[in-house]
Amino acid sequence: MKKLVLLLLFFSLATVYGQNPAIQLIPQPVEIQQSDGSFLLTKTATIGFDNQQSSKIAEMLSQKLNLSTGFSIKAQQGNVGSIQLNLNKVPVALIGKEGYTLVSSPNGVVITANAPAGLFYGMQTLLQLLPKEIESKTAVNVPWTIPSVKITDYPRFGWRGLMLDVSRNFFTKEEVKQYIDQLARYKFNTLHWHLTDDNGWRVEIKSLPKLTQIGAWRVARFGQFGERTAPKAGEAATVGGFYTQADIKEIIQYALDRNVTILPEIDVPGHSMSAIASYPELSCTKDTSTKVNPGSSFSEWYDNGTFKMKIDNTLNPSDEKVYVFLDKVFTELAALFPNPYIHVGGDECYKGFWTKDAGCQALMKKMNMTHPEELQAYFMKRVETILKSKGKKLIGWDEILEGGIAPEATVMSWRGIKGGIEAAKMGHDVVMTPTTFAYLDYQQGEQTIEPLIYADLRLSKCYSFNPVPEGVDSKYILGGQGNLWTEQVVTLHHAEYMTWPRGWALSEDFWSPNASKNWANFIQRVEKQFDRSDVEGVNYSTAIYDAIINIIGKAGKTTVSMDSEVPGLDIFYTIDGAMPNKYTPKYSKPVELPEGPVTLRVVTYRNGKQIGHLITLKPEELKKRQTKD
Ligand code: TNX
Repeated sequence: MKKLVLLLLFFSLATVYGQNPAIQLIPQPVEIQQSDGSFLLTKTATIGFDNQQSSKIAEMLSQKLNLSTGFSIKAQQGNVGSIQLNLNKVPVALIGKEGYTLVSSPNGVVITANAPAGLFYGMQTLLQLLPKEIESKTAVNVPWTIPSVKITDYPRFGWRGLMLDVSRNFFTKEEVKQYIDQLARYKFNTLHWHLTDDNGWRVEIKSLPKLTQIGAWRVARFGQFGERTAPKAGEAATVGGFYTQADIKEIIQYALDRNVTILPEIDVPGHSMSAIASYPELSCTKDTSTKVNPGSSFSEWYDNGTFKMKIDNTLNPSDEKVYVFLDKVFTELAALFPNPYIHVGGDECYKGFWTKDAGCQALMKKMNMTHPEELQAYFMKRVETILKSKGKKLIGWDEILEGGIAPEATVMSWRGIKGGIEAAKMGHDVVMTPTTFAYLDYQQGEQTIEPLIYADLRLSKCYSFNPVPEGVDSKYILGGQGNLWTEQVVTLHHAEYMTWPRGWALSEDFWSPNASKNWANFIQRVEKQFDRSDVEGVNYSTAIYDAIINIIGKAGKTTVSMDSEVPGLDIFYTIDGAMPNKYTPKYSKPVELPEGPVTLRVVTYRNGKQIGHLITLKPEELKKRQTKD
């Protein structure tokens, strides 16, 4: 009897954690029970909705289903749909504003929620329950079965974000919509839109036309960001673009229809070269030759984490004209964006030009300031007052803690989680977006084959992210966010490559209960999402299949250990100059390299087929990677 109970328990747990091969959802729902049978979606299916508020979602579902099935399934108000979308008359507290229940049986599917947002997420789950061909943009003929399940699902955090930097590289309106589409499917609800930086001002401000006439355009350059040649005198600025206010309204509505709110960011007082190129009088140096930066070198970074700007990219905090400027910008922005917050940056602000400026010195003296950090704090407090007068709340990068945080500010912790911990302990709200777990611009696999950038972050690390650090009151942690900076990302395809699958890991970090997270199980689901993305035509990285190579140098001996993020791959290697494949040595334990200029080549296989990229580490690279112990 005891054994039977245990066996039953095992099987029910197996279902809870999505072990059933037919059900592979991301993010993992809070609770899922599977039963026998399935619903077959046919051309006679209908979509019903019990409340007019749900009509848009029902319509969206009908369009999506009809595209890939070739059916003409209609959405109608009423109670008799084979796929029925219902709103609770009395809200169910457990599932909150964004949760839902989904019950499917051989008779059909019922999704129930307190609000349309929950129905939207129930619809996303339903689509993932259908065969992958549902992602096709042309009609396909497969049995459209939906397994019988009972799902109760709701998010762990209310802020589940991705940030897209459209300054370093401009993405068109259509591309931004595609990105929104993709993130909404994994139940992200916030797009943080990094609209301004040194490399381009992307939002039309009608009262300040030069911001987009001048600030949105830079000279054409290729190559590694930070190493490109500076603009030449008289050279035409032809690369860039911006969103008109009409474009912005359209994108905001597109996002809202997908339960995504857009958080606009105007990055000040640093990172402002595009604004200064347009209005040089806003800086201390007032250099009228300032150009929008095309990715040439304009800063120097030192080992202790400090830096120097070679070109002034900071607004002058002591000049009243700057606050008049910001008032105009935030007036128009506040009128455009329904999000209660405006992000005002605050990161990496170099104070070197401030300390040399007579106006800044006079202000410091007048305000009894002893340190230039206090100038930034003064600036941010002024900005907070402006935002408040427009009915908006201030959010900024964790540097806004330095020199004294504005009274009601929310902090985005990016330099690790320490800024977030500090802010939460002071009673400020926090969004966790640390480089250590959430930087989507970092390399996701072997350095020598991934597109070049200065740091790395593997999928498994993203997946291990818990936005609530120990000892912090979780009520201050609004949620988390992944950030895609685009210095090195110049196409939407590449943005997709950097975002997925790491964005899937983050979606689960932000949505699913922490206790249900399970790497081995997640990886299986990731592989299913790869198949779905293939049908959909969305790019992703397969770096998880590449070997992880660790070099240990000890007393003149070099030892190599190898591993892979996906469990169970076969790793083959050579040190004799040959190409590795299933006929060359298979890795089983650390390999000691012979003396001399060895080249290590590694490749991974699964079920007799190559699955990972070839990695070649030349003698110089092996030497560079040797550690002391
Ligand atoms: C730091 S994160 C920045 C960005 C860069 C990013 C590159 C932050 C607030 N500032 O300006 O794009 O590093 O990884």
